[in-house]
Amino acid sequence: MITTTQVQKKGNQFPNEIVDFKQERDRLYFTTKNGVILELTVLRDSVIRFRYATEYVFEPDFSYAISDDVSLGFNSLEVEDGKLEYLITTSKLRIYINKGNLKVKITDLEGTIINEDETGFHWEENFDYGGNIVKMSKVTQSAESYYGMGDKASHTNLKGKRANNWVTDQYAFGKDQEPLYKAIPFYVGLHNDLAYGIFFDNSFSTYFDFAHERRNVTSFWADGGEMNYYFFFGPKMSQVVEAYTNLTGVPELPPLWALGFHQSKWSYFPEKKVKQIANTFRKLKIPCDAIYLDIDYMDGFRCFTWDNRRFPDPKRMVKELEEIGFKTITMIDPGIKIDRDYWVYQEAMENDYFCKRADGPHFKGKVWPGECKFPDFTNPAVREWWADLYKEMIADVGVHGVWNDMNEPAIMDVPSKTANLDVRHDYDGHRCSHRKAHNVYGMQMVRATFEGLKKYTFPKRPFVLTRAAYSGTQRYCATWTGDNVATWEHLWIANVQAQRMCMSGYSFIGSDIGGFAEQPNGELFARWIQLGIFHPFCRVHSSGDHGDQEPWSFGKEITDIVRKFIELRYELLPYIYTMFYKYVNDGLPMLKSLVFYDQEDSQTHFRTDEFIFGDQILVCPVQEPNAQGRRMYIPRGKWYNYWTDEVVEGGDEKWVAAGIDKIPIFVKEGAIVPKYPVQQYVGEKELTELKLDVYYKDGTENSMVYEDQHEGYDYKKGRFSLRKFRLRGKPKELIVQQFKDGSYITPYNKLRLQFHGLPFTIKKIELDNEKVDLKSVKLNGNNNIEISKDFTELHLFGA
Ligand code: MIG
Repeated sequence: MITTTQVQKKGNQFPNEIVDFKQERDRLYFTTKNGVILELTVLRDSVIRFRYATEYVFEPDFSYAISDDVSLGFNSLEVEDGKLEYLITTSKLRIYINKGNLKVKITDLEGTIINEDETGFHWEENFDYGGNIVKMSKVTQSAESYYGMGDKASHTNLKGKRANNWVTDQYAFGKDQEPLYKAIPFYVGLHNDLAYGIFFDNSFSTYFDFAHERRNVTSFWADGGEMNYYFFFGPKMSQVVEAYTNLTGVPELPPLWALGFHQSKWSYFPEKKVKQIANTFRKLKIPCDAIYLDIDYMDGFRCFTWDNRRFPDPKRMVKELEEIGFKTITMIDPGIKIDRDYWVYQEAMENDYFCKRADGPHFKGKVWPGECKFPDFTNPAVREWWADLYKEMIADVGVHGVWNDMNEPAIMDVPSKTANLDVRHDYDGHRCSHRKAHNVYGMQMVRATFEGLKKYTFPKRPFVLTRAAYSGTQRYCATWTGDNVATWEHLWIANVQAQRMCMSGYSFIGSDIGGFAEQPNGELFARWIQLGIFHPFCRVHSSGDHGDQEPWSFGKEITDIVRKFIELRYELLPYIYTMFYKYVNDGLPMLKSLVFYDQEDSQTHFRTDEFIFGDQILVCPVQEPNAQGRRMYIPRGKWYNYWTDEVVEGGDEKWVAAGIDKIPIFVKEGAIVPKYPVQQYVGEKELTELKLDVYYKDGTENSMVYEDQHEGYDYKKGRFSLRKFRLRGKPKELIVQQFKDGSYITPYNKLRLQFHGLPFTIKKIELDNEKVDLKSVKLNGNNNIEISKDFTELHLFGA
């Protein structure tokens, strides 16, 4: 008799010599004597897909991660049949496939090794479930660093770490704890100033070892499925992240209000309390665009219902909140209460939409409503049904956005915290168990939510937020980092997680500002707000089982500081919106870790705290109590201290003053930073001017501002306004050129330029080569001018 242990002892198996090669246009197939096939696909000159089959058979080719809009096409592809290896050459890469063992080596055209197999592909048969545990090991190059991997709460540089991707409700997680809420099996490697990326597109539990077990080996493996990975070559990190983001997709532009400040708590109820919170924002003049209803708005936690005692007339309430500038966001969970009198339950039962166990009974799990069943969101018919459930809430009640929580799915009172592994899923017709569907379950739920909101919010833009995610989920929604804690360490974690998510193609990210579990003191709350306004998604949320966590909950001094920073967020909205535009159009992360910003400077490779907000603003949170400032690394180049306009030369660590009412912020010299006036909410005021903070540079720098209606889809028909600025400074001159694109006419007709660091007194101004009267541009002091005509060239002359 063969026992489990004996079979598993069969251990690792390895490909042997290549006995067959064939090419079908962009696809190359290498078959070994022992039945391994490597399918190599050239997607772009620097994007290559590697897939391995054992016993000659590939799985059906299907992935939830890949975007429909992926760019394909390459300039050249040549294959040479050498003595010891096949050599594949594109216009960017050389790929060597060893004829004896199928090992892969990739170099650039100069011959520098970018990435090479150590053992390469190998596998172990899985006796319990069938199929293989698929494995890959790579050589760690000298001084190689690793970045990316989604929401990991560890040092930005993953060298020496291990990671596991298995989406998990990890309440009050800690630093380095694994696994967390997201599964984004993508990393960026950097060595010899060459960056590359690997995306292991496998939805089973995946594992990565970045030179942890063995110093010179980096490996990744999965509990099942195929060894199926994409390789992206830079050499710049921006090119790698752009290529990964292009492959897995980007979201649409959000409505501008979604980039404002959001206030949440578990839970605001009844209606009176919600109104009171909203009114307090207005009374205290603290800008805010959205208020959240957590699970307690529902009738006994039944999704798509309202507790009529707490919220007797939700439609009226949503409208009244809207009148004072608040959008209402409601929570929807995946678990559907087992209740024969509940229409959602009935519909799902009638249509056979709930997940089943291996032998046929429904999967049941306990969550907030008690025993629940769970729709199989990997079934397209279920997604369509789910999307339509939003009709009443969105089209009729008028709710503006939805957050999907617990979509890992999270299950209470079971050690695994989630569904049983034998639960069956449709997986869009590729039926499988929860082992394979688990990591995409939440993604498919929020995808259905997005479809529903898009349909019923139209012609406006939807806003959706998710907790669980797999690669590609960024196409549908924003996300938050889950149940963090009100500690200084978690402020550090939030910063790292946001940067890491941005590096992993998922820029619309934020943390629960102030911490979800436990109570922050005023100082921690203020410091967290100072960081949070620089995160793409900016929301205060807390568990509510302790004291209040509103901007005014910590006394007047803190309230004033918090207001000042939320106001700064609102001033920066056109800058943030432009960041989003670049993310959507170029796949560029909204936050850039310093290594991303300047990979050639090896001092950036192990920095964690500092990051670039957009392209031109350097931010570094204060992460300790009682600080009057901190040491931080300023990247190379010249930077203006935002608070003092003092110019500092980067390339060094410096001590930067930042008492409780400041966070270190620096603006890159030459930058033109667009600002709107402070509003209490987006659209409160008709915009009458765009302020441009112009930071003088002896040299050239480009900046841009993207605007549109901030709502709706007219921008897709060309109704946007893109202003590209080129600043050229000389010791006694400054020229700002403006190039405009798009047919949207901005509502303001005034540009107010505020010059910083001008080394001369303005003696003469020319607009489009015509001299203007200094008084007519209202020279206010020396450095502030107003222009009410759209110019292509502004020329300042100094004395
Ligand atoms: O079991 O809905 O992460 O943001 O407030 C807790 C209640 C369920 C977890 C979410 C949190 C939310 C809470 N939820």
